[in-house]
Amino acid sequence: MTFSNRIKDKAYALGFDQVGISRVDTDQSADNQLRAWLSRGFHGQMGWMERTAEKRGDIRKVFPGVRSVVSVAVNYYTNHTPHETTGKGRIARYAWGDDYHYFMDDRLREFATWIDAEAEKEGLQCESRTYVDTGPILEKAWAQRAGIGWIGKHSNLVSADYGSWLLLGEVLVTVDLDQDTPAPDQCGACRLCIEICPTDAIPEPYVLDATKCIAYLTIEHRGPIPEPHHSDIGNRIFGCDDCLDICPYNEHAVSTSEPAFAPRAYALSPDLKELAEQPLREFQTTFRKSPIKRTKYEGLQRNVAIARTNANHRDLP
Ligand code: B12
Repeated sequence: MTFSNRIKDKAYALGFDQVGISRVDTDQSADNQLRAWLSRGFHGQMGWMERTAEKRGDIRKVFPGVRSVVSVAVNYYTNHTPHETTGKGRIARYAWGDDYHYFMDDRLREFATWIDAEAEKEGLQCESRTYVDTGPILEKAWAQRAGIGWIGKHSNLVSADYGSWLLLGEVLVTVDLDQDTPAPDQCGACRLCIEICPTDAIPEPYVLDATKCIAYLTIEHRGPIPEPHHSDIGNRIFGCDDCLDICPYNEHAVSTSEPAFAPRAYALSPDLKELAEQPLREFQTTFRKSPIKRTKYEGLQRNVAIARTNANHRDLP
């Protein structure tokens, strides 16, 4: 068995659901798209996207000497439906359970250590770096090149096997591995994600205007959310899944075996009044090791206040 295939077997043994390999080359298309996106101001307050653009567009500036990228994906779908009644909020699926960064980071480090040790047995000298989400890497573009899935019109990665309920990570290595075939785009003529978006945040296929996206507004945006978006936010208090929920490739999603994604007690039906009355200390305990802490106490209070105002104006089914 080739070294590349042994690496893939190890990824599955460690609990990753998908794995693929791409070689570092001089393809600049993702870099061009990133620059076009930034120049249109679609990153909003995410100044860190702009500051790290050079690295994001050229992975060799992130890790000089990198030759191959091993991309991995973890399925986070669980077979639960949010219980939406008046007075309850809605949380994006990836944030129902524990924060994926912790366990994926641990698992990726173990994977990288294994790759380096096995490379040595192959007579290769390998150094590696691991990333999940927070590194200046265009993770979706690398996963697409590695054959894990294609970038859908909502701009998220879609896998023919798992749909788009996947979180991504990667190990950058300094050895040449066998590269996989990039995944072809299978969106076809479908425009469901574009049409369903409550804030028209997808101005054209494959391009997301984050400044309008409810995920950005409720998670990344600091300070008051511009008034015109308030009613479209509905009862969403953290993130938004509308463009993913509607995707036909998610119809046959299979439940994850990863216990970290099991919904916490509040996740499917968070009580808006209780949250509005929650003191800071309780917020810190409730959302410890949850993705929700990303929006901070002030952000969640802001989102809950908007959702409560919306609930007073419109009854949920
Ligand atoms: C910034 C960011 C956000 C921002 C901006 C999102 C975005 N689309 O860029 C906000 C806060 C809005 C956000 C929201 C979400 N995010 Co986010 N986010 C990121 C982050 C940190 C960087 C993404 C990035 O580089 N954007 C820059 C722009 C240029 O990228 P892009 O719009 O995707 O454009 C690419 C393609 O669309 C394509 N492209 C552009 N134009 C064109 C034109 C044509 C013709 C074609 C073919 C292609 C094409 O090329 C571009 C470069 O690759 C990544 C982690 C990472 N390091 O990659 C996670 C990440 C993308 N997010 C993730 C998740 C889960 C989400 C949410 C689902 C969370 C939620 N439920 O609320 C939503 C989804 C919203 C959406 N429809 O994208 C996952 C996605 C996993 C997956 N299956 O794809 C990631 C990969 C984190 C992870 N490690 O798993 N996110």
